[in-house]
Amino acid sequence: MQIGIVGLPHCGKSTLFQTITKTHLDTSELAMTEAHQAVIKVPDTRLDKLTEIFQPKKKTNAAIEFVDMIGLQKGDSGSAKFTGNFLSKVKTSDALIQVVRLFENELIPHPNGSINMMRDIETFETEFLISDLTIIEKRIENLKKQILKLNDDQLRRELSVLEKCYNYLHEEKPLRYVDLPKEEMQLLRSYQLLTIKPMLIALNLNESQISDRSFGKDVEGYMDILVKKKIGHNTKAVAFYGKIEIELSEFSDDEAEMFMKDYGISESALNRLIAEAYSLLGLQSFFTVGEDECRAWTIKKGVNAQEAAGEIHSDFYKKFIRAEVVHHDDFIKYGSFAKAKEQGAWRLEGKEYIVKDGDIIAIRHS
Ligand SMILES: Nc1nc2c(ncn2[C@@H]2O[C@H](COP(=O)(O)OP(=O)(O)O)[C@@H](O)[C@H]2O)c(=O)[nH]1
Ligand SMILES: [Mg+2]
Repeated sequence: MQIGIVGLPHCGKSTLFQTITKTHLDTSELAMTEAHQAVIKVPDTRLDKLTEIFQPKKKTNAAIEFVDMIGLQKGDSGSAKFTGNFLSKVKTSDALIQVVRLFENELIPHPNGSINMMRDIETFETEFLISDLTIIEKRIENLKKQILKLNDDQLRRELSVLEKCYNYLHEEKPLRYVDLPKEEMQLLRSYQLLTIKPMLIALNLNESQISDRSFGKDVEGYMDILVKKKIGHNTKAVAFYGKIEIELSEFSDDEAEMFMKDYGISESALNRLIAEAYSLLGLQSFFTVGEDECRAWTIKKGVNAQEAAGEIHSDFYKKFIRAEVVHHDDFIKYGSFAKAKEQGAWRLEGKEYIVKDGDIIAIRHS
């Protein structure tokens, strides 16, 4: 899974990227022309627990790739404009994090001259809408010509889906707000549209006014505005203090915990971002355990046991017989597979079993 970090210049994209990927970019890299990417391990206390118990040779966390996107340029007209390089990178992301600047910093002026959350969000959305409209318009034109020649039903279906999307975009509705049926989503996939991607809005708060436990209050105010403006489906928001997160990432775990307590921050931005990204994308984890390896796997919600087996190995999909399943919480509660079995918490499930977040699974195969 890949998540692209986007936003206006100097909003804190690279700052967020550095804190979540724990990489250090030097100043020459910050003025970069290339996107940075890094794979991070998804922190998971459940996996940590299992690793303590099984003492495996190897522990493997689920992984997400983050990309620090660049290439948004301010045009002479004052509007934002995307470069081709930026667009091609963004198109491959599964979801986007849009960083919105709320911090003041006189040394680094905001590109639009002032702090204004809704204006910045809308600037970005507009560019995305225009980019999608351009792609769809072109395709509609081509399809109409083809249909005249071929009179093909499949093409006609595609045309009707695209016309529907065109109308939404024309009403300035991002496509992620619209609940499109699975087949239509499938059909649209090849266009790599931007407004269809789940979006996490990451508010980079102003730390200069931070006081004891002010984090919660700051966030509430902004969230209220976002809710009133009706940010729609497949859109969520989180808030963080870019400056403080950078400092936190240099602390030891104990120091960081004390520091966060002082400001009423209950969890690091990384953990909250990942949790929100998972829920936006409809993702969840299951575990495999043993002496060799304890591992977290990422799957979509609603995936069945056979599909989950295929995630581990394609052979497991084909040769699937049964899945041994016990939920992580039950395993911890009873302390062993044997005890869990006694209590009826350990089960043999068929291929149609819908895997739950936190299931520990062993695949029986032929
Ligand atoms: N005061 C303050 N400065 C920040 C914050 N986040 C980023 N900056 C600074 O703003 C500048 C631009 O940040 P950067 O992450 O490079 O923005 P990008 O252009 O979106 O990648 C850098 O000098 C950062 O140190 C923040 O939360 N507070
Ligand atoms: Mg940057």
